Amino acid sequence: METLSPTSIRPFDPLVVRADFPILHQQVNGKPLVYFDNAATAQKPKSVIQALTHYYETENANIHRGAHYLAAKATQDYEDTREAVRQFLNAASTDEIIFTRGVTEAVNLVAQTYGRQNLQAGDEVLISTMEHHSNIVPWQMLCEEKGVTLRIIPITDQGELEMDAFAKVLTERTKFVSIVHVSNALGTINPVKEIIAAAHRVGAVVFVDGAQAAVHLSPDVQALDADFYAFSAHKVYGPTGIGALYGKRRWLEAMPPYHGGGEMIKEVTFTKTTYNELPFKFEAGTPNIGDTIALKAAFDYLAQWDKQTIAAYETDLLQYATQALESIDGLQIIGTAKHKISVISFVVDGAHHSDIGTLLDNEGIAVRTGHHCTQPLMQRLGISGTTRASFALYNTRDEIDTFVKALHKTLKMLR
Ligand code: C6P
Repeated sequence: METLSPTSIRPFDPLVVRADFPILHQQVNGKPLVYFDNAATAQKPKSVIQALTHYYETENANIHRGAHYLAAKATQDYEDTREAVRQFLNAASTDEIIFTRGVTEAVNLVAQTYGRQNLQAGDEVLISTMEHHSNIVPWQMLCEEKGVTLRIIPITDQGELEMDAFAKVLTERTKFVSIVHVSNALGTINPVKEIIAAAHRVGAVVFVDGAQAAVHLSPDVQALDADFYAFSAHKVYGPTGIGALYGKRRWLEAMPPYHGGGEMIKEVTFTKTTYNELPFKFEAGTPNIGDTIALKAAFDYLAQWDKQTIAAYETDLLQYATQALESIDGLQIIGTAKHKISVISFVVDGAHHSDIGTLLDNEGIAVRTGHHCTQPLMQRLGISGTTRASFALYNTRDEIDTFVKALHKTLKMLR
């Protein structure tokens, strides 16, 4: 049998890809599952599931501590994933890669360490209207504690950042900008490189929420010149409960630790404790070892194809679905930015999004409905929520046809 090394490129065929994802081959409510909720979490290929099982069956041990074979093996594999994340983000060093539970924990970490240490009353933190709650609430908590002001970059009706307004709200008082790379509710790709450069000109530090971008774009933290960048493994075909925060070495070194405990210390006495080196200073306690190791299997899985081929395929799905939805009477696509990833949100006159979601589920189709953890965005758009279909590399035009047919049936029942 031919063995596939992680770096060999294989021709991209979505039907062959589907065979790698066991979960896709089932009936839901008596219909073949159509999984269009990939922005919430992507499904996992067999190799990721097997990596997790393999870890627990053959090498489960605590890391960085044990003197025995299993501990050494688990430590090596855990640290190999850190190197894989470094390559994925093109960071300069593995010291700049901190494992977190995901983007949410990464934002909280930065707000509670860098933010607490460096921001004070009179300073301003800048975020945008289209942020996920996880990039709003941690900053609100910090602002309340420190007397810092939260400022908002507005968006256009199409769901793009108003860059002229950004230029005005960015001032010498702006000490931190925290911005989403790709909107989960709209699909908009934001010009983060431009935003980072402008923020740096006024001396502000920038965090980029890469939750949706990581799987579709190829974020290069050095090319972007991001100070911080975070993603969650479960959206890049990896496991839940693990993700990573990139931070420039000079910030991470100067920041205080986030959590105290084992692993993050150099020496503990009752009078004084000194902290471990990077990246361990930010990884207190026994980490999520198995899921971290399985994340590398997700990167190896994706490395089988040229990234641009997958991006072009997903763009084709987006365009195909957009065309089909645009022809439905009374349907409005929410988020029509020029640069989008494969996410379509929409509202329909006379049909509530939660009813649409339930009826589509009856047809075996999984979409997300509601505010998508972006309530301020929904308020700005004057809606309570949307129906959102989001596509991944294993989705097909045939599935979109099934979805559109089911949507017609659904709307007939509701209107
Ligand atoms: N969005 C969605 O259905 P966590 O939960 O930490 O892995 O990621 C949070 C998060 C942060 N930023 C953006 C842009 C996101 O899309 C998400 C997660 C999911 O849209 C679940 S709410």
